[in-house]
Amino acid sequence: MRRTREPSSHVLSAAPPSRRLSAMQLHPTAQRVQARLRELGLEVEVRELADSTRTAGEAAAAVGVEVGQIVKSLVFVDDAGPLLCLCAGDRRVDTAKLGPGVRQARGDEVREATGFAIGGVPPVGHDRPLRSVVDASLRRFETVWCAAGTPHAVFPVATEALIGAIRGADVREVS
Ligand code: 5CA
Repeated sequence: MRRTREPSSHVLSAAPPSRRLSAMQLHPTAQRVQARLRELGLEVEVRELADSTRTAGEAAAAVGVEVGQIVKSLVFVDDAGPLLCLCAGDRRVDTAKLGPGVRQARGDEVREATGFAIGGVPPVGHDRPLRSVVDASLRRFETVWCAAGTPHAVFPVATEALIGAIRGADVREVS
């Protein structure tokens, strides 16, 4: 069933058929991500959608790509602190492969570590540096789609450009 949401100041109500909303009026959080992506040298365009992109499945449906092409930005915790793992939407991270004593972060820990709430965590552009592991399965796709700060904002990016923008990215099979 198609979900609806109340129009708000940053969302145009007269959306075009693609349901892509105005790039001029992104949610402030999505604007922040857009600016950080540009600072990292990624020439990508954040898009805000009327439909939810809160989960990989919802994002895939909203964008019209296969779920594997959606990047999950998952936060884990081990003895050294938070750890971000980017994983294809159709794969499940094996925490044992991430390392010993790894558990998934709670919602409050996700926000503390990244500056963003679950459902909108971007793959890069966090409030502070974050150890990052990239599951090699993402390399199946030339282009992937990622969260851009809110549960309605995403951006497409060339997979290798994304990996190149992640300082110290540890790319390996963890799913
Ligand atoms: N915007 C979408 C597509 S990019 C997105 O952010 N997907 S995600 O996979 O990166 O974020 C959702 C993930 O957050 C879920 O797969 C789940 O692993 C995690 N999550 C959801 N609820 C909780 C919770 N209560 N505590 C900890 N993690 C959670």
